[in-house]
Amino acid sequence: MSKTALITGIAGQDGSYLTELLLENGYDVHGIDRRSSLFNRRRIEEARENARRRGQVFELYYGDMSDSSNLYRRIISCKPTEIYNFASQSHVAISFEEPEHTTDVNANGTLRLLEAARHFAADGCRFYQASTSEMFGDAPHSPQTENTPFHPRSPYGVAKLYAYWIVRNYREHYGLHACNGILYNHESPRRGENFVTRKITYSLARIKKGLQDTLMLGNLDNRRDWGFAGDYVRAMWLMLNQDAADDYVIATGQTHTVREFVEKACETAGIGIAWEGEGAGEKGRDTRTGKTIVEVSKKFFRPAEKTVLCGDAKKAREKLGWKPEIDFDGLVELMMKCDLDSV
Ligand code: G4F
Repeated sequence: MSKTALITGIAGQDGSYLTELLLENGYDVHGIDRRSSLFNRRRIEEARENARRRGQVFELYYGDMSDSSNLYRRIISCKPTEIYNFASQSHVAISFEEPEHTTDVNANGTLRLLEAARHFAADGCRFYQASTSEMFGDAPHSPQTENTPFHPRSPYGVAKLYAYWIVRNYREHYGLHACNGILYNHESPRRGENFVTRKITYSLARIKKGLQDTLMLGNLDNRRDWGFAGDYVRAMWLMLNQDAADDYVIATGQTHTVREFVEKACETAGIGIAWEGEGAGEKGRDTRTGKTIVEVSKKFFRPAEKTVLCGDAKKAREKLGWKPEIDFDGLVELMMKCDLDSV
């Protein structure tokens, strides 16, 4: 039977990597993308061109997670065998500015899509939900597993937790093959520029080329478990290709600070950096020019994080045979080199 995937949020980082993986594996791909005043499909342009040359089905539609009738029509028209739900207001800090919108898209939007899938998708259709380590928040321990109690600390995390539970309920109540991928931070050269990793590599590339003076950051000592998005979409696909639906933590199991990310990115860009001062007064100077290139700003500070978000992906390793191919150094080098080439 031919496989047909429907991807919400297809024009984002994960949507673009998953599209490439699915097209390589012979899928028909249909994607839903939110209209915005700026055209925002650059991440999927190459995949679209490749699909066109190979004669593969790759269709894009405008749609929104707040519009049930749009989701219904889309599922009726393309009859997917797999649905990947990536559409989300995905910025944690912005969810405090837009709590209702975040809840509508991330929580109710998932419910709307599940209802549409339950009624109109192909028989046996499989469903992937982009769940997140932010559901753990102030978890009681680190590293976290699939059994760690949740304690989200943002409107984003709370909305994603609703989505996680409604997906589990549709699996348990209706027998839908629906999986939650509990993904830790995953990055790439296609990451949005307001997430810290890409902000660092993009700004340092501009500083190196004389287009920008300083990079403003928040807490330099916050830690994250950062992996490569291309590795993580492979895990999603493996989840939907198991006989039984289940939930999986996807992570590297290693954490690094924002400061370490800056240092590794500087090393890759050939910039020497020396730190001076403390807290909000801390600065990073270019050791060659003496200029301040990194400053700490209260504007980007978030409340102190009590628990380190670090994932234990043992279940995914054992049941899916998944492991990440690109480590922290490789990830920073990849992102930094791409930004140096493209800026
Ligand atoms: O890059 P971030 O904004 O990612 P965050 O908040 O961890 O969330 C990302 O990963 C989650 C897990 O997969 C997803 F659910 C979520 O959708 C998103 O993709 O921030 C990472 C860390 C934080 O501790 C933040 O406080 O970097 C710290 N940080 C320090 N300075 C900064 C900055 N974050 C941003 N965005 N900008 C800064 O200037």
